[in-house]
Amino acid sequence: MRRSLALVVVAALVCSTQGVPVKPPARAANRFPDGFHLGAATAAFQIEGAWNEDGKGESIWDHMLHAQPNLTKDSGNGDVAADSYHKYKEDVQLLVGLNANCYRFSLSWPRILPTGDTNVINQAGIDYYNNVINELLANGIEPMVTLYHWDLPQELQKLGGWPNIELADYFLEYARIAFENFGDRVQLWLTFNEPNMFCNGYSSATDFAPGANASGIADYMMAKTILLAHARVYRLYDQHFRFKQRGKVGITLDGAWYEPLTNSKEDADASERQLQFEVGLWANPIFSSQGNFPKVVRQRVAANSKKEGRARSRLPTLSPSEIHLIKGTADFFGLNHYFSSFITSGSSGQEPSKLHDAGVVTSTIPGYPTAYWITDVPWGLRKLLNWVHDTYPGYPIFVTENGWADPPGVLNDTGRIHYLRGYVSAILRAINEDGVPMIGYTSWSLIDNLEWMDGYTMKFGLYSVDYDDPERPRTPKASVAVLADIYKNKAVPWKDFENANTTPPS
Ligand code: GBH
Repeated sequence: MRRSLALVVVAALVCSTQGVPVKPPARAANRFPDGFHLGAATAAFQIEGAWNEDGKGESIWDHMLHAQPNLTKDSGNGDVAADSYHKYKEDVQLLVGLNANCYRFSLSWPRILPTGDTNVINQAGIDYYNNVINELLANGIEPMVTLYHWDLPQELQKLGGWPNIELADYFLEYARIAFENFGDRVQLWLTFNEPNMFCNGYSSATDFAPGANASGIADYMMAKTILLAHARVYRLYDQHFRFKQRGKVGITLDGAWYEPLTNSKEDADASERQLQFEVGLWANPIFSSQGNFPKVVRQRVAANSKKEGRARSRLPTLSPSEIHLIKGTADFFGLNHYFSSFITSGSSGQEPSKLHDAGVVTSTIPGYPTAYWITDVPWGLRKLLNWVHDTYPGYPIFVTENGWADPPGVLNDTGRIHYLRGYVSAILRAINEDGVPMIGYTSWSLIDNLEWMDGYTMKFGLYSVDYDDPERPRTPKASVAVLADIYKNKAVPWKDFENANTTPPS
């Protein structure tokens, strides 16, 4: 033991005297790199409440859940939610209790711009986010800000919402106000959260706000607006803010992992196709070297549109200058990931729809813990991280959401503990064994919140919130101690790391 250590020291001295840099000792496989962001995530509509306080305007979610309260499972809405508008200081202390060094939250656009436009700037809304940011920094926690987590100002829905290309202009002006007011203290920005999810608000009447029911048409149409809006905000930051604020701007895309049902070429193709329709539709224009929508998406939507007797594809065209404008507009890749499923080639989904255009059929991977639509398959995240890195090399990845849901009342959340140990270990394997460049992880979610159409029936929080109590008291679930330990040590305990399901069965 002693002798070999002495040899290493001598060898190192020899190397350094010859001018060869000494290789630092390799980091243990269960340990995060220095400077890694570790924290939790939330979204404005899901936690803030105070839906009409201090000059806030109405959002499409306020509007829809007031007009049709039965759309959510328990008729819950966002009027009070977890009351984080009033309890943000307490929520920052919850992050402290988690040993988090980062908090991902979103700005409510209509709280800052009640009409969606700059004709009314609500100073009380700006003050609120300044208070949140300052409270975080005073506690050593880095803010990560999502500009858009689904709560569009209702006034802009009157103009048609995201399928209206003019909304890119409105988003640009909103982002400028955010950079101007918060960019001196915020270094991590996300333009959009999960466009592939909120585009469901344009494909279905009941899935997401605004409930515009134009499947396979409006959900593609809005993709063009979103991509242009994202790109213009990135370029605005580049030209006017980056030199003094020195932050990073990215976008968060959601992706499940699609494991081919068999080892046939057909199923491998089905997996790749679904990833291109779900992730690539948004990622290819921004992160690939060619830009534009993925070829397989363009071809399949065009072919189906022709079959349906349409004069043109339901997928909009990006001009060469638009392709150029969008390409390369990110400093990192934000990824939300919750589950994996099996996939095979076939036909599912209504006609027309994105799913039908993809031509795939999914099924549950049996033999893994499952809650609601979440199957706990850690190696799926490891594979997805490798897929993202291989498909879009050169961009560090930040896992901006990942989490487990329980029914109400579960404080001893063993399912979440199993899930988090597995998924955090999968991230560590991707970094340390597969060489995927990664910069952060924010678990979903800090506190129990309004889970969109599931209302308050599905609990994603690390901390529970008592929704029967007007004070909305917070209580740590058992998972808080587990994650707090990982965040403190910047490592998953070796035994948990070894036991995690990070390698697919062969
Ligand atoms: C993310 O979206 C969101 O960013 C976040 O706001 C949300 O709270 C979190 O994940 C947890 O859902 O029952 O099979 O039809 C994911 C949105 C919406 C995805 C519901 C799964 C149900 C699938 N999720 N959807 S299914």
